Amino acid sequence: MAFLFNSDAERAKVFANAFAHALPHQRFLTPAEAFDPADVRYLLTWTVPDDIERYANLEVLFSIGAGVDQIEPASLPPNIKLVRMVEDGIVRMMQEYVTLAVLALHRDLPGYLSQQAGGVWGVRPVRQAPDCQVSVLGLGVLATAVLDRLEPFGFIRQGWSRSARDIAGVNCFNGPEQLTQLLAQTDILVCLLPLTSETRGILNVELFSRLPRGAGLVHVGRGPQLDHDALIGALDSGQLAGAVIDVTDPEPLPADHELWRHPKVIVTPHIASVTQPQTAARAVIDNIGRHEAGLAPLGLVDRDRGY
Ligand code: NDP
Ligand code: OXD
Repeated sequence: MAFLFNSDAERAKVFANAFAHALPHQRFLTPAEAFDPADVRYLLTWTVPDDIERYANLEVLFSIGAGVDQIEPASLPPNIKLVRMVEDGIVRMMQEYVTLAVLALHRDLPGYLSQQAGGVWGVRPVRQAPDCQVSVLGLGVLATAVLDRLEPFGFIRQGWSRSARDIAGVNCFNGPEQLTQLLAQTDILVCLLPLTSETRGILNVELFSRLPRGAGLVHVGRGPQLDHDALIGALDSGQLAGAVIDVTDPEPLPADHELWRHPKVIVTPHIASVTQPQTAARAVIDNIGRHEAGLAPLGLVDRDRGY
């Protein structure tokens, strides 16, 4: 039985090397080789292959990314475990990016960049960190790591999840009823939610109106969670003071899209966090070990919940 690596050639080299050391008896395949799909027990991929029904003995599909919204649930037979990527490299990069973005909004970097473009030397007001409420939508692997990394700055840290959570030093909210309460006490909102039918379009006119005037937005979840027109309206009216946007719909963001040139927006091309081959190979190898020992892999997706 074999492991099929369906991603780029550069990462394949790193994975092949890690597998040769850690799982020497595991056949390691890439799509460039001739193989019988019925031999594949594990598949690492971004999307489900069109001929998935030929993979008759597939047990686990590993997503190359932390998100699994690109995988159409109906396209994957229910007996196959779907596992999202949980690995140290992704976590570290997300911690860096969100810290960068929160600090950029906290210290009004978009405002200073606009001033720089106009040659304006001017001091802008700043709220002290212990008076600044940073709220993360999502309290999963990435969000909790981000909140942890923000701790030394002294922000008031808060988060929102579906189920009730208890995290030391973080004000935790859950469920639709408590979202309004959280938003009312948020200065910088970070979206780190998976894309599901419940979170699609969640960053909309109504949500922005529930934030205090002048709040900031960091969006690192998925593009379809954000209503672009609502964002631009909220920025233009002053309801939002600034935004750092890493994910858009569509991607790439069209070159003529208003967001690229909006003076209160910093756009990056979905690079907040990227699967790192060394650490990802380790995580997948560990998960194969867990699966073969009869344990649930880390990052096992609940197909009903969608994440
Ligand atoms: P997890 O599955 O670990 O966490 C998801 C969190 O979202 C959980 O806390 C969950 O609540 C919460 N959640 C889900 N649905 C709802 C809802 N309807 N209402 C309230 N809370 C909800 O995911 P990760 O932290 O690993 O990743 C999060 C997302 O980040 C990914 O799905 C992906 O879209 C995005 N991402 C973006 C990257 C980028 O470069 N921009 C890179 C990597 C990931 P509960 O705890 O109750 O289950
Ligand atoms: C991911 C991503 O889901 O890169 O890993 O967005």
